[in-house]
Amino acid sequence: MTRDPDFDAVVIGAGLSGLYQAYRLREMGYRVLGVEASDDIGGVWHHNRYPGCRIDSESEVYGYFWNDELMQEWSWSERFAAQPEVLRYIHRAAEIMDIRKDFLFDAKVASAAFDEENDLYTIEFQQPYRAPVTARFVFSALGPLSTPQMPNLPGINTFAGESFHTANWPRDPDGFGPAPLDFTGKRVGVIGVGSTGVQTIQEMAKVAGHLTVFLRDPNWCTPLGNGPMAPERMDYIKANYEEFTAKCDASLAGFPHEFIQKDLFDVPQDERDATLEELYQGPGFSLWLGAYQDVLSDPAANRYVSDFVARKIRERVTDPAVAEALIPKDHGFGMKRVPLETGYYEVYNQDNVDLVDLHTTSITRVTPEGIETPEGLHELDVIIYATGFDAVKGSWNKIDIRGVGGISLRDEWDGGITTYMGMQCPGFPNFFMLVGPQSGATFCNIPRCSALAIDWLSDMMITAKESGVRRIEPEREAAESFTLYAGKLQSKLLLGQTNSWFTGINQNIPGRDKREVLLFVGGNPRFRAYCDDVKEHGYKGYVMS
Ligand code: N01
Repeated sequence: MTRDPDFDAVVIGAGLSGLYQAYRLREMGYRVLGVEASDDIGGVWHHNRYPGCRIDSESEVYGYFWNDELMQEWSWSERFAAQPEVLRYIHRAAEIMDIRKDFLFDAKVASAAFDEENDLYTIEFQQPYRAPVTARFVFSALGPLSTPQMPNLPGINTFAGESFHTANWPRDPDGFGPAPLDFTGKRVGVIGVGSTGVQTIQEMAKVAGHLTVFLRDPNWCTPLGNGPMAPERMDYIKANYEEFTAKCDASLAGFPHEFIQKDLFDVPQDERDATLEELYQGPGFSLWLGAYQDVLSDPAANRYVSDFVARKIRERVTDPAVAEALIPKDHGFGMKRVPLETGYYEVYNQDNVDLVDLHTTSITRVTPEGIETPEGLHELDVIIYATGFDAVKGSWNKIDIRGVGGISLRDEWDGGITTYMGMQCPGFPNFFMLVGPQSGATFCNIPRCSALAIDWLSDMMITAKESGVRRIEPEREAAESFTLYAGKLQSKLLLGQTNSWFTGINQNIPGRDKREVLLFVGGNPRFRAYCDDVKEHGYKGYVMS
């Protein structure tokens, strides 16, 4: 006798994507349960409350474009909103969707196992007091950057001062921001200079008695261009949201920046230099995602822009040796995620800031007093680890996910990731991923692109409901063909030939030294076209029964 599931669908994760997916399913008449490991909604914005945390997307394009009520009601206070404001926005969105009541909190999923006889998943939790639940479909909205990664440093647990990972920052119990920690006058050490480290360092330099930055590979950083959001601009945005949606949908990564449809060397030098200058001073990812079309694929064009940004660093950092240490040597401009900054380079001109170049020395260990290098001990009161994440697949790997015949998703992925549009893996019927490996939303303005994926999946679920489908699974051949396509697109860009979290490299995780296809870097329009084609051809590549 077959068993009916407790729920039609379970959504794992109450971040931006999970909340919207749960809402769509509920509105379609599915009996849905949301489960969230933490005690509240917000995903990364709930956890990343480090000083300086803010979005690198223009505020107006970061959010729920589909929600007219919210879009008309909400006025951003800054052009690039800070973390507390983004979290407030998510809370307000959840209120409008009335979605909180559909979620169970402090419910950390330990395993999800497919029951072939009944076409459902049994989901078990880490908390012993939570009974397992069953669901026909599982939507995992775990986030590509949500499993914090600490460095492998000897003695890390011996430090006697305070230490924090940026993605696990203490919270203000009564508000949306960080706990009121006082770093004034303290000796602070920061490890990591990715987007997070850069934002943290800028803020710490303002208050720390002494700040020591432990720098391994520097990144190419460009100005953020933040400032207050003028009320007239906000009015214009509210009246013209379609214009912004269209701009994002037409762009490579869902931001309001488009590449110049010319090759760099086809433009006279005066003109190209003036353009690069304008883009450097422009907001957000103007230079990364808005320069000449060949900068991210042609090594010579890329070298030209890298040299341009290197000159900027030399102009802004007074000590030439420090400037050289801050200029990346292992990759060209835009081959890794470009951190956006506000006065970051000038921090290194301050008397209270020192840089320890880990290319000329190394961290031997953490001691109770601080961080030790062969030259001596850096005494510290606080250590901040801005060392990033077990990116993209980390959060899925932490759950024991079992498909047909008991196969493990983790084991499958160890042999190489194969997905169909980043949404599903062969052998795992009814298990969907939002912003997972190879999804178009991983190399994109996440709320914009994840909404596209959620809307697409929701349409498929409407079709499934109407025709009484109990089981949805991609054909292996279709998935292999998609993954091959994603791999080919990745190899055309210089970033596909560079070690970073984009390509799955992480020096802190054993075995993560080979590049893989974790992102779909072909761009938002291409990804959408692929998904639309699958849908228009009767969900080709899927077996539904
Ligand atoms: O993490 P990262 P992140 N010794 O992996 C260093 C998004 N984000 O949290 O490069 C010394 O980029 C490591 O050094 P190296 C955004 O997509 C968005 O900064 O391995 N250093 C690197 O410098 C971003 O890309 C926003 O040599 C060590 C750093 O730690 C993604 O999150 C804001 C080390 C890790 O950088 C991840 O960014 C912030 C060691 N042992 C982040 N181990 C918004 O815009 C690691 N490092 C919303």
